[in-house]
Amino acid sequence: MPRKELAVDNVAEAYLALLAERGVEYLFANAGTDFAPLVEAFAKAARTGAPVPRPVLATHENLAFSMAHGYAMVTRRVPAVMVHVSVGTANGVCGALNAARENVPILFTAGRSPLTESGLPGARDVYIHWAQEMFDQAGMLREAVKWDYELRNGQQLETVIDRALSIATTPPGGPVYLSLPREVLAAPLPGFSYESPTRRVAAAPPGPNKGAIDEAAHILAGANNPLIITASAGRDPAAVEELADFARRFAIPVVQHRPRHLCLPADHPCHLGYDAGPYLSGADAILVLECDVPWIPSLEAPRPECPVIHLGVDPLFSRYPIRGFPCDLAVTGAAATALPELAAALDRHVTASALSERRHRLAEQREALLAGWRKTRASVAGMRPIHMAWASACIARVKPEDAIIVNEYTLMPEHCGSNLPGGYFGSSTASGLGWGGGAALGAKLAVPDRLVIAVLGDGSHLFGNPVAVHHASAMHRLPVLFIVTNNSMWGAVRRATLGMYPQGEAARSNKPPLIDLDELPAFEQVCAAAGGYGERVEDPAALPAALDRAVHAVTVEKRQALLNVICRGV
Ligand SMILES: Cc1ncc(C[n+]2csc(CCOP(=O)(O)OP(=O)(O)O)c2C)c(N)n1
Repeated sequence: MPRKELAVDNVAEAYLALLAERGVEYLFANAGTDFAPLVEAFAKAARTGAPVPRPVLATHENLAFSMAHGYAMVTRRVPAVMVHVSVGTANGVCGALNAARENVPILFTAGRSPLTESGLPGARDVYIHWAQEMFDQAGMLREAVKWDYELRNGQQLETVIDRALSIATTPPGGPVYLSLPREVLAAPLPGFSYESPTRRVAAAPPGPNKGAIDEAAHILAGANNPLIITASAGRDPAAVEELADFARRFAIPVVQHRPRHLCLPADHPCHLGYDAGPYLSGADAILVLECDVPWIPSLEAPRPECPVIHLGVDPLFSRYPIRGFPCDLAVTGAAATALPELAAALDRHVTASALSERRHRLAEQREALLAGWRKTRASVAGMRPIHMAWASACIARVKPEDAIIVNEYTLMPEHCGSNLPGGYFGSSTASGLGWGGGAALGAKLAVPDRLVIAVLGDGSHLFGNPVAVHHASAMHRLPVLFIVTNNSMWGAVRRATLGMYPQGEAARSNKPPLIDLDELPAFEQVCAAAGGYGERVEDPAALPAALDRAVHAVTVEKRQALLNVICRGV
């Protein structure tokens, strides 16, 4: 097997070289004293031209992690993140929870307090090196990662990195965590030899069991009103085409419940929107496809006799402590390969006459749905403060077909549909707020020629550390269009309170506690302070032209833009 030899001085240099060799393009970093050997190694590589990942500085760990998440979700490649010891890891945990639930592979690394108090290169030399050490630094995020380890010496470097990357990328993917003690990074290494290409590859995605596919086909064939509910089938863009073919061929409606990816093009004849509620009671077989929460059982449910199939890489969502949806058949398999097999099996059962009746019914249901959406848009168009349906429709008007939408989480996709696989990303089902701005920057880094639009609630935007986000946009030349839908409150908290206590004290109060965000800063000025274009929009009629100006700033002037859109509350 081919081996490569590298002349390096220490483990840090070998580490960066190996990451680059294994395809890690970027290292998103928030540095501290633990980084000294890496800063030195990056500086040396800049002089010698040795291949290393490109370092991308982020001034908060949540930003570093969100940028890595955005880059990874678009490219489906593994980025590295490096943060400062225990405290940096703590700030990165929320990002790791988001990535874990969305199966985003990220090599999450952190320094570790120097082990020794004197003697070795890299030993403790600052007072913080005592207090920052923890008994189990990885313990705080062990639930969020698939694997964790500490690099103990340079000799093991190749095995450790290959194992980290192959576990992160084996479906279902997810973050892994590696701590890097300073003495280990600084340890002299007289040359480094490694296999190229790697001989420790990721496992292939699971293929479905043939018996299970036949059983699923049998269940679907026996149904007059089958229904597919998905949230993340489109994580793999190849699965979008397969789902589109499958749904069209068998005339099965598809609902995307809280989608995190575009799973079916918005103009597909089987697209029945984003809420399975109206179709649940009529369904006589349901295929839950890569979807953790297909409906909310306390609010609605299919009929008890309706058979439910779950299909996905991990159809039981085994890392969720509780998930009790009925499951008569669970099929482990990647959607892109399982759907064609299911189609082949189903083809043997269905008749053309049954399909034509279903197709007809589906067309009627879809027309009624679209008419309802059109009616909503017409009725809210003039509302002031601006209604989210109108804001979403205005964004749809300016959005090029190949734009990437990053939605945290206020955009209404029914009024701003996308047709291109990989064109839409919703926030993680873990809902660790503060993701969208950074994720949009990471997406832009991945595809610099496409317009990236981040739609963020005012609350979500604040969680994302806006000053750091705008600074990163300017510093790394990543012009993104930020649209803050500003209702001056945490609407989700208000909705939750009204939901539980519809006649309660808070419902009667004009200003219930812990919900209103009074005296919000002028978000557009924060963007402008970082060199971007900013505008506040209160008049619904002015929104289209404001969007045109903002898109021009991003696409022609190549600078970030932010529209502070004053929206209705709950
Ligand atoms: C890290 C984190 N902290 C708190 C929450 C709880 N939370 C969920 S939604 C929300 C409010 C979001 O406000 P905004 O983005 O303005 O959207 P709105 O709810 O007003 O539509 C909060 C605080 C969370 N999901 N994540």
